[in-house]
Amino acid sequence: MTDKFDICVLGLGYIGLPTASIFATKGKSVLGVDVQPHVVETIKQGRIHIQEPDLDVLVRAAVQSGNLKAAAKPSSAETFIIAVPTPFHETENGREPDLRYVESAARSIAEVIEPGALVILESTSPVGTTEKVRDWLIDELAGKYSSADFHFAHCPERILPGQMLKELVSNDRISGGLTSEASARAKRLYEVFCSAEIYVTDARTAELAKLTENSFRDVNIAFANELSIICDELGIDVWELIQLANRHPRVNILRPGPGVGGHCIAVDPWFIVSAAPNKARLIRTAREVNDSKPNYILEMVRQKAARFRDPVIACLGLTFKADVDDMRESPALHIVESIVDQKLGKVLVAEPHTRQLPSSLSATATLLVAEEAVRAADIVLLLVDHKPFKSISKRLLEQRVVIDTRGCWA
Ligand code: SAJ
Repeated sequence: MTDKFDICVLGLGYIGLPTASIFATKGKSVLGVDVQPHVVETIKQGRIHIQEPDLDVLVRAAVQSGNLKAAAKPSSAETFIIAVPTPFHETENGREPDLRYVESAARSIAEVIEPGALVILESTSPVGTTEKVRDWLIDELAGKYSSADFHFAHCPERILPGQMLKELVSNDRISGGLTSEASARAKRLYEVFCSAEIYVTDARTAELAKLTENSFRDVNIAFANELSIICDELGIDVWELIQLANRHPRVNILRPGPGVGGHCIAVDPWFIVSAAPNKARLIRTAREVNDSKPNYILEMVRQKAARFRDPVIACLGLTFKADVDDMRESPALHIVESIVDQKLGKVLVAEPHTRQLPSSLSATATLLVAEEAVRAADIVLLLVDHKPFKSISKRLLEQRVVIDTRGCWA
């Protein structure tokens, strides 16, 4: 009989790894499971494979304490936490949730789970997925146990990349069980490290709450992006407009950008649209507004470049948002790749969070520090408002065509 872990976390990414580590540093025996061998090996050595401030210190402490182990397969545990990716994929009727990783994780537990265990789904998922986790597990158990032998809950995360460890402890959470006992058990578990409120509800409400949070943000970003397009049309400075409108005590307009990136805000609203396609009209339109912004910026670059015989274009920033190194689903990267593909000019890139250009740009663009790129350019395209870019001299910029998609120098 192998000794049972307190917790088995399936998926050691941006959510699973910090969660597994913080439980381990609080004295829980934790097994972290990931299907990628290099991830398991890296964590076994007490190192990390993702960038997040202070995460390396936490993981090293967790592994050195002996409380965090890593493996490719799950072992028996009191609680299983599923924190695997939930992307969407394009189908004939639009963008549909892709739950293959959740299903695979749920089925992999069947081999080791024992009666009484709690299964928590943390991955952001469409409404009804926690019930599917139960059904996939019971199906895989093939009659060995029934669903009444286990407890199931959805406990979504809302930590902000770049300040995850702080928010992991200080954010309120939601514990949404298929039964009230599951909600209560999950709430007690997270109280091990969460110092904020843990609100109890049912699984479907918890699933939609997470999608709602990110959809709220996407709709509000779309409002800002649409305003920026209208202001271009009307010859108004959108940054001044928003600053003035936000002086209203109950108005808080977000910031326009070159599009919406990352693997959350640009994805989660589609889960609501796919669940209620004829009802989620505003949420769908917001996605379409945000998804169209990169091409809008590209068209602006094309028009400005047409004024030069051999334009040199300095592109500042490739990541999906300021002061992170993550380029996943980055509109900035998409725009620069399009500028190169469409041969709009000689492309210089400044990106303080990388030492080398992504392979899609390495043969066709040049990586420079921001000042050098700006000095050598006819057109300066600000795509990400990284802190270092804010100090570029106004005098340098005044002598060039500037497209500031973030209001970095507004
Ligand atoms: N963006 C704008 N204008 C703004 C705010 C953001 O264009 O005013 C853009 C950013 O540049 C970026 C994208 O939107 O490309 C998303 O950035 P973000 O900071 O809004 O979102 P994430 O993906 O880093 O984190 C979000 C957070 N959710 C909310 O703020 C409601 C975080 O709390 C979640 O945990 C995370 O999604 C997640 O994993 O769901």
